[in-house]
Amino acid sequence: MGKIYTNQVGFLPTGEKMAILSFDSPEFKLVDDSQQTVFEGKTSHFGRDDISGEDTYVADFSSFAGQGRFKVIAGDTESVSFDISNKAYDKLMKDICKCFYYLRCGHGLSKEYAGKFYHEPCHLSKATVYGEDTDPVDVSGGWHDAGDYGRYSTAGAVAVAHLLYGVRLYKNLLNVKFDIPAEKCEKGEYPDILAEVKVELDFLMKMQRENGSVWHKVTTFNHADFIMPEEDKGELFLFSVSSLATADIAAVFALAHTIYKDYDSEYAKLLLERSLKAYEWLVANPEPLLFKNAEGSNTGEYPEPEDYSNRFWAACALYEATREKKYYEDALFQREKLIIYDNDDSFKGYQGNIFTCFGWADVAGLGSLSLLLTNQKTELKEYVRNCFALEAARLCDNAARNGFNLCMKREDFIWGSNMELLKYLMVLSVANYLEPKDEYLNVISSGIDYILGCNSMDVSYVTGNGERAFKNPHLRPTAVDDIEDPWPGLVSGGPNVGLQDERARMLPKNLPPMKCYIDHVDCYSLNEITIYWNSPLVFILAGLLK
Ligand code: G3I
Ligand code: 9MR
Ligand code: ZN
Repeated sequence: MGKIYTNQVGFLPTGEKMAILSFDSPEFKLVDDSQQTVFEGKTSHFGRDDISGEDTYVADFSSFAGQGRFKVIAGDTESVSFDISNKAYDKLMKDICKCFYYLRCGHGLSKEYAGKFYHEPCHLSKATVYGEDTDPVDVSGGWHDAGDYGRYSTAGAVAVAHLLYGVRLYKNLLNVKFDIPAEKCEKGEYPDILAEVKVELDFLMKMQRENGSVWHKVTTFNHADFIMPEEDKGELFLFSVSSLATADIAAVFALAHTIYKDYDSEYAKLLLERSLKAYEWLVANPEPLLFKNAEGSNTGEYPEPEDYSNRFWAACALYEATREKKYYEDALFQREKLIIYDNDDSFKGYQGNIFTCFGWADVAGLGSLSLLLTNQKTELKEYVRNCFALEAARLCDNAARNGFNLCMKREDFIWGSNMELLKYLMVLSVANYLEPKDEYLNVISSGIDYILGCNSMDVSYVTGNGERAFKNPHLRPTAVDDIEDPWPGLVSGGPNVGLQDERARMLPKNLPPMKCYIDHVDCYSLNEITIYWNSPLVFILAGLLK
């Protein structure tokens, strides 16, 4: 039977609003919650695309200006109900921010703030420095990375960066309240988002060694079984330092300095000192120091083939924070290295323009954001500005070829495809920040629709948001806590043609990319959650709600 796919949460009244039909119906209508017809329209036939594999019809109700709760009806088929309201994303925003609190490691979650999801303190034992005969180190705190209990420096820095650049661009993020313990500062109390981010920043400070370098990760030797975090008593190890982690930390501390200085001068000073210390180590160690898992260890690796984008980001962030010319020159130098690397087909990883990438590995886009935030007009700033315009044009072109107006290509449906999409929506948000265009906003809006249910799985990829939201994340606490619902506000990794876990390999062969998904707890390669899949959504929503 045909389906009507729609954003299951809702739409802002002013933006583009549409649903996608998988069947032929010339007309559709919008009804309110008392079944009154409030809008009638004609569908337009898009045709078949190679991502969804479906022959789609578009029901566009953008011109409808009413607010309330509605559904789309075409023939005998009904969509789920959704809101059209200025407040349509308020709960969603609160939920996706609150998940960082639920992922906190160390302190434990209190009944007051976590309700039924409270748990005891976890991972408080000191960590052994792997392969060295030195004293164990206290690196407690921060956020668990994902469905596992590892804590990884590059992943943590990138998630923090999405949130903090969000704060730099969109001040409204400072007003989001999501019910977490208050954190005092010189100015009184931090806004919630900065209080939550400080939890991770404090942890990342502990990951820095005396000499300025940063440990790549702290985890048990292998992934824990499915147990609550406080039951995971395995020995913790700090695996080797990497220039990747050191550069990301130099960058994110410099960025944090520019924000926290308005709240607490001592803390901001410390952030800058730590950033400079990491940077000095990078200067003294110019060769990439990459990361590989220790023999036999299976926790996350977060491997990267080079460190140019990381060093680029660090140089740009310190340039923005200090305005010192030497960082600008270092950024120019790393740009050249990155261009050579990006043009070398044997390394080709990221599909889009590398200077706009916001991933856990390719972080040059974050450096570009720092450049865009400087007030001087420089060659490099103009260069990256142009990269955003070019990349945004490519993404709009992709969207035009797709029945869901989705700016992705087949190649984007890898592990964490939802993040590939969210990274693109961040690019479009930045392009729109630099030069507002309806075209950008429409593609952003369709991307958000996809995440919230307008996709051929008919599923909202955010827990607790949408009538058919996914419910079975690959997430240890949720899987074992005997509570039916997962924490609300978790973003799923999403469809992945790679079928990289045992359960995923049981899916039928040759599914279209958009359908390579199942809401199953065992599927870490397509239904896990992570901090850096939530964080870009916070950035994008802040942009939409500004
Ligand atoms: O870059 C290549 C690309 O060139 C190629 O065309 C494409 C198709 O195979 O693959 C791309 O590489 C992918 C890589 O991510 C880059 O995004 C790999 O296939 C894919 O296996 C890899 O997945 C990563 C996964 O760890 C395995 O390393 C995910 O991005 C990453 O989010 C995930 O991170 C895990 C942590 O290790 C542990 N904690 C949970 C977390 C989330 O699952
Ligand atoms: O649960 C782990 C998940 O967080 C990781 O993303 C994934 C890849 O590192 O690994 C998962 O752990 C699996 C392990 O690698 C192999 N045995 C089964 C584990 C999950 O049940
Ligand atoms: Zn923990």
